[in-house]
Parts: sequence; structure tokens; C-alpha cells
Amino acid sequence: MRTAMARVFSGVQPTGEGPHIGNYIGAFRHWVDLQKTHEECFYCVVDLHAMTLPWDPKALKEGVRRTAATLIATGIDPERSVLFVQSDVAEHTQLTWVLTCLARMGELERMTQFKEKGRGNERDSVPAGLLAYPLLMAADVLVYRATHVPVGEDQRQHLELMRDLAIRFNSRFGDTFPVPDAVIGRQGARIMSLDDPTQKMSKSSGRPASTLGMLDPPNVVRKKIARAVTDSGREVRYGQDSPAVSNLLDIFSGVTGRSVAELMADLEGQGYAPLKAALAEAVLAVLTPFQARYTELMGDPAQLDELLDRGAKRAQSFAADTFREVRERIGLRVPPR
Ligand code: AQP
Repeated sequence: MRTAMARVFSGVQPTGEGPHIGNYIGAFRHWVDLQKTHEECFYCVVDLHAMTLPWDPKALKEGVRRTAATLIATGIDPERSVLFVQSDVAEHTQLTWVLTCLARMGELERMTQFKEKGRGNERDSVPAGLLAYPLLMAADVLVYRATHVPVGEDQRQHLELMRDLAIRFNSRFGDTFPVPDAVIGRQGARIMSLDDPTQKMSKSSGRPASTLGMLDPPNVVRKKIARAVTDSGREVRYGQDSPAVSNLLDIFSGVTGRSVAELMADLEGQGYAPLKAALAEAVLAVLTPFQARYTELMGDPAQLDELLDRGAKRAQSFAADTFREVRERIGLRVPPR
């Protein structure tokens, strides 16, 4: 059944080595499912977010295409959903400025991701974009008046800030934005690194052995899983005492859609090696068809660009309407269309 009046927005950065199995389990597979239950889904390649850390122009351009192809190959239907690139719609950055003037420094400095990504840099040399990033993210969602934002657990804090800003704007200038809800899956919302279960699997970790890339060839997938760290002990257990094996089980559950309890029942009495072997095959069952479709899409860049142009046009018409209303409410001139 489709839910009326609900609008979904989510985005992915075209950064680092490209999407990994954590992005798939924590985000993309839900995005695909949401298309079945929600009338309006907006999925965005957030290239402006990729500029918060030093970037290479050529890699950014290529990353946008690769990420868009990844989403389509995972099952995002560009006819049904609005699939587009963030920088194609200028209202994202325009609304960001308005929100920047409403937000407080303290709110931004408290964000965990700012503290983590800024770590190791001198405070004076951390890019200001890293601090402002959650405001751009809030604008991404609010400019479409989205009601539901599917994200991984790592984005919960940014969602809270976004909600606060929507409430603040509405109370100062009148009801304009719905207050969006985070949609966070119960299992697999935070997939950890294969080489260190205390760190989130991340595109820009710089440690290839820590991630399972969606484009990793089968032999690499098998090798990375075989070498993934495990816990002391030999039995397959799930819980805080076995963070590494629990992470493998979360991945297993994420790619098969089966519950951890069911998977553990199947593996009863077996050690880590059979778990890893079964996991590798389950991951490949998802990645193999995905990679075939991805290669096809990347082979026709003109068609991909055309799909993104169409998506941008559809997105623009929604964003322009919202921003005109914002202009009126905050006292800016509203230029003719
Ligand atoms: N490890 C993860 N487990 C579950 N979900 C995850 N997501 C990211 N990492 C995990 C979710 O994937 C969506 C897209 O993420 P993103 O590209 O916006 O950036 P991110 O959250 O910063 O992801 P990365 O992989 O760590 O990228 P880099 O290293 O480039 O910053 C989001 O919904 C996110 O929650």
C-alpha cells in the first residue's frame, strides 16, 4: 500500500573508493523498498557534500556518474523516483544560507561527525565546510518539504539538527516545512569496518581491507571476508562481547534479508570459517547481478547524463516552489519566474 502525503529524501556522497556494503545495507536497499510504499522519493548524489574535504575535480566528476549508476543498478528506478545531482539545483545552496543564519555555532560544533572528521587537523585549518555540512544536508531535505529521511545510524544527530531548524524556521516565519522523520533500519544501520569493528565502514577510510566495495571483484570479496578480524573464541555469537562476528552477521542479514537468529541457527556448532565462506557467497549473490547492470550503465554515459538531466528538471520545479515561499516569508524580494 502506498502512503499518501509522505515524501522521501536521501542522498549519498560521490566520495572515496565508491559505495560499500555498509551504504547498501544501511541505505540503498531501504531506498529501493521505499519506492514501493511511498509515492514520491527523491534520491540525490550529493556532490557539494563531497567538497567538505579536499577533492580532485576529475575524481569528483567521475564519482558522480559512478554513484548515479550504482543507485540505478541497485534498483532505484529513475522513472518512478526523482534521481538527480545536488549541484544541478541551485536552491539547495540558497536555502543553506538562510539556515546558516538561523543555526548557532554551538549546535554545529557539537556534531560528532565534525569532531571525528576534523580530528588530527589543527582547529584553525579544518575546512569551514565540514562545520557547515549539516546545514547543507538540512537544506537538501527541507527544500523538497520531505517528511521521511532514510539514513544510517551515523546521520541521526544531523537529522535532529534538521528537525530543530525546521521548527525554528516555522515558529519565526510561519508554517513552511514539515518536520522530517529519520527512517533508520533496526538491523545493519551501522556496518563496521572489516579490520576494526570499533570503526564504521567508510568510503574514505583509506584502508581498502576495511570495506567491502560494491565493485570489488569476487576474488577480492572472498579474500577480504576471509581476512576480516574475528573475536577471541571460536563459536559464532552475536552481542557486545563479539563485535567483529556480530558485524559479519549483520552484513549476512543485510544482504539476505534473513534474521540473525535464523542465520545463527543454520550455523550452530560451526566455527568462523564456515560463517565466512557462507557470507562471501551471500554477498556475491547481491553484488554479481548489481555489477553486471552497473557495467552496462557505465558503458552508455550519454544515456546516464540524460537521465540525470531529466531528474534535475523534476527536482528543480519542487525546489523552486519552496524557495519562492521561503523568500516571501523571510522578507526577500520574489523575482518573476
Ligand atoms: N557503515 C555504514 N553502515 C550503515 N549505513 C551507512 N551509511 C554510510 N556508512 C554506513 C549510510 O549510507 C548513506 C550514504 O552515506 P554518505 O555517502 O552520505 O556518507 P557517509 O555517511 O559519510 O558514508 P561514508 O561511507 O562514511 O562516506 P565518507 O567516508 O565519504 O564520509 C547514508 O544514509 C549513511 O547513513
